[in-house]
Amino acid sequence: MFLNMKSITTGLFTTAAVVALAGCQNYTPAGDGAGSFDRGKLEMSLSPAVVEQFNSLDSNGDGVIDVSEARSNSDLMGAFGTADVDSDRQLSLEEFADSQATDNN
Ligand SMILES: [Ca+2]
Ligand SMILES: [Ca+2]
Repeated sequence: MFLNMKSITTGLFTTAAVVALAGCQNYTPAGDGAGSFDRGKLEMSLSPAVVEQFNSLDSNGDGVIDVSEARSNSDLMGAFGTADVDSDRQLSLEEFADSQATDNN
């Protein structure tokens, strides 16, 4: 009984996040190229909450969080240097997700 309730709630939350993503950008799950396919696959493997947070921080919607976008979040700004693994001064979704995953350690 409780397990069923939980899986229904999780399913609704996931659906809502996908709908939110579809609404806020030109999101094509099938994709035309290898890049967008990988991006979709990566998003599927991540927590919807992390993807949603990434998209809200990526205010110009170019798929990366740059320094000026990170400034809106003081925690992220403090962790920016560590999170930016390849030091290109931009956080990809993958770098952002990794930094969130290690945030509580
Ligand atoms: Ca951006
Ligand atoms: Ca980077």
